[in-house]
Amino acid sequence: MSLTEINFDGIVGPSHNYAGLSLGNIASASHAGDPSYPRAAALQGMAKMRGNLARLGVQGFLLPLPRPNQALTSALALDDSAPPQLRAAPWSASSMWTANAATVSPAPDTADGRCHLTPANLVTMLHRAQEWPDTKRQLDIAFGDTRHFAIHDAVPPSFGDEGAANHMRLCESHDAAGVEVFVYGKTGGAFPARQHEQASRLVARAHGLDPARTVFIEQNPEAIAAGAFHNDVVAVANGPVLFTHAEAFADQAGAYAALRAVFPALEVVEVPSGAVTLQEAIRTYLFNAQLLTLPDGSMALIVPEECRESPSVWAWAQAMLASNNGLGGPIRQVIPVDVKQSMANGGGPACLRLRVVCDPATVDPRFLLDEAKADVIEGIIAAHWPRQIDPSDIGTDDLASSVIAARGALLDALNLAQLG
Ligand code: SUG
Repeated sequence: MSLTEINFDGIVGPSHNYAGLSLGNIASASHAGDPSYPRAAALQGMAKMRGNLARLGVQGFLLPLPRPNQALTSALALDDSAPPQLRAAPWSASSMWTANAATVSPAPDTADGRCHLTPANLVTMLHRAQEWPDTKRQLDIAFGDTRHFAIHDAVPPSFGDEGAANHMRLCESHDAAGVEVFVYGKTGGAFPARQHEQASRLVARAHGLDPARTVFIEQNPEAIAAGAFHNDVVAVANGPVLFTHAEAFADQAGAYAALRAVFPALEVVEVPSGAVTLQEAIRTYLFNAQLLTLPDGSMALIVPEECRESPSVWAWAQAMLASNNGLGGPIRQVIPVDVKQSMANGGGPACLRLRVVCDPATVDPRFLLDEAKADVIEGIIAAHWPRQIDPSDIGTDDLASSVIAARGALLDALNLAQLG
């Protein structure tokens, strides 16, 4: 059995909109009330998937969830007198950010030798807390082979769990046992700390991780206060490499020491605050990057376009590349992608994907992409996704019927009507 890392990107749903629902997410707050462009958003996501399919030879996807969510609409007793943010919650397309779909522990790390997935309860934000039961329905199908996968229920409330966005895996190869790193926040700051330590510890126990190879690290409260509502806004790991801002963790040196103690091969690529401020890192999402191992063994960093537009970030990237290509450092390419529609809600390239290390042959093939399937999906997006949604469209019957029909067309085309 050959284990490989598959990125499962969330297809951007037809109700994608900007309602300013995420306190502590600066992009979401600053774009509240803007018109959104669901068709363009979904096609941007598809272009990113196509690029990675070409680079890696494998790419997966998860589907938009049913919206508007009638059960939530009823539970909230929504009528015209309810505040607009409450009325928008059942319409959220936030499941596109599949880094928050689940926490994944690959088979070599777990006691029973299966890949374990726990859907994230996302309880801190109402519009996200509705996701997990429908996400789990997809995971149960995509990873339904119980010889290879174990799917758990979400962590019970009130422990907040945000999934893979606060989880990293260090390893020398995917087939070898890795070190799993859980990053949690402490409450008490201006913005919510969405990942709770006890949720992380619960997931680690449920997945049967070896305590000697599991590390729990506190996120820097100043990073949360500056808008890093998930750790993956300020750090990302791949293989033995930790790519991180110098202010990501509460005790930066202590974090590196704790990781080195269990994973001596650790290679830290740290961006100092003098080169890129915390604020600029959060604005450009330099660290919300996909750090990919290419077939030749080198690494590429897939970053948002916003990074190229930032003088300090781009200067750092160019200097890093010049040095790495001369001295043999791990990251050899920095590749910008346009995911601006997602970025305006605080979701960069890494938010849009869930990494699952497994044998692709054990995954339900309906969730795996190839060029022909990408053509079909793009055709449906172009034909059915709304071109534009204005805030006044949210809650209308017209938008509800077009969003429901658009998702239905996609499910039919992918032979996944059972998710309807
Ligand atoms: O949970 N934005 C998402 C962005 C998630 C990004 N994911 C990772 N960093 N992994 C969030 O804050 C905005 C929704 C709105 O405002 O309508 C939103 O939910």
